[in-house]
Amino acid sequence: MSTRKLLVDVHTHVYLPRYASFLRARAVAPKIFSRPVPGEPGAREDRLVILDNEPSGGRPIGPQYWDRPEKLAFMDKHGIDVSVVSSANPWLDFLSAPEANTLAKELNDDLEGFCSSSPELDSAPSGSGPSIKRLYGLGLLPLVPEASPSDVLKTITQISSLPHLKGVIMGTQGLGRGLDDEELEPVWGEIERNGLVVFLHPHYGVPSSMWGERDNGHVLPLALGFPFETTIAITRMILAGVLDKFPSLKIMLAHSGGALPALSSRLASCIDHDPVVASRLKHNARYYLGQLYFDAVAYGSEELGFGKLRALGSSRMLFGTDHPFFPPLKGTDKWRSVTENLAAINGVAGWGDKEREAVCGGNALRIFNLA
Ligand code: 5CU
Repeated sequence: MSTRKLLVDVHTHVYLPRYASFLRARAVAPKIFSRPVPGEPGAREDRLVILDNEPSGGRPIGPQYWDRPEKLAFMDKHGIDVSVVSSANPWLDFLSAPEANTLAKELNDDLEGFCSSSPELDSAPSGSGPSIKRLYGLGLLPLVPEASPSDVLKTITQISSLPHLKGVIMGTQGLGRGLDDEELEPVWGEIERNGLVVFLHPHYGVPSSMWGERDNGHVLPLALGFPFETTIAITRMILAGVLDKFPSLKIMLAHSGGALPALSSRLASCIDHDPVVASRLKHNARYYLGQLYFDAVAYGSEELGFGKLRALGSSRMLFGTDHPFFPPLKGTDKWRSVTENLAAINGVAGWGDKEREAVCGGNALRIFNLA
């Protein structure tokens, strides 16, 4: 048996064919539409519009978003052995509760099929069981305003019964009141009990009034709004005592936890100075950082090794690419979202082979129970 170490991508998205068809049938965002290609008579192209304030022309979208051979070709090109695939935003957030409930179940079954019929790895890592697939998945919960918590619980049961789904991806809206909503407590309990991972991912950013009047394109909402949204959502969960009540809940934060690692000591100080909040919590705010997992989608060694994250060691960080977002720039063959994130992992001062291998794949095998 091979002793080679695996490269596992835990932040990689898909719009499953059923979801893409759903977006095609919509006239308002989120939607996929087709239009003539400017300057190429007779040719047409598909475009995607998902974000508020995105230009109405949206962005190009193609089979890299829904086609499994394309996902596998991307993985092969970049030496990625295994991907833990999740639906991309905005998930089911914009649907009515009955629509979200039905579509969640259908998409979870679809994702199980997408993964279970994927190829097996040619060689399993040393010490692992007999077979590992190339693809595993994170399911969807019908987390929308007016959803019945019991429907959400039933969907957790469904996901837990699907052997290639190892967790859930969710945004920050919950049942419409955010993730610190007391009504979500049974949901956290059930996710924890089933050993599923929660991948917490942004979609809304922060209010666009923060971005001023200058046209900065997609830069501010994506570079800052997305990570700040995650930072606020997980901080609200910490302050609500969710991590105290569910200490074994596995939460993985997108984009390396946004600003939380940089702000955790300031957060601790603000809590200490607020006796009402302080009395609700069992630990100092910095403690909770050690309970969380972080993808390594930060694009820089300095950020990955930054303060608290380095102190936590590499045991809670996991390689990711954000594929198929951030496609290659003109004239490049490999995706910079892969090469830069791998270079960042390789360049963290103080990390040796053991730490790098853990971040590149060992942690994912353990946390998602893949081997
Ligand atoms: O470029 C983007 O808008 C995005 C997005 O919406 N979601 C994501 O996961 N990455 C990039």
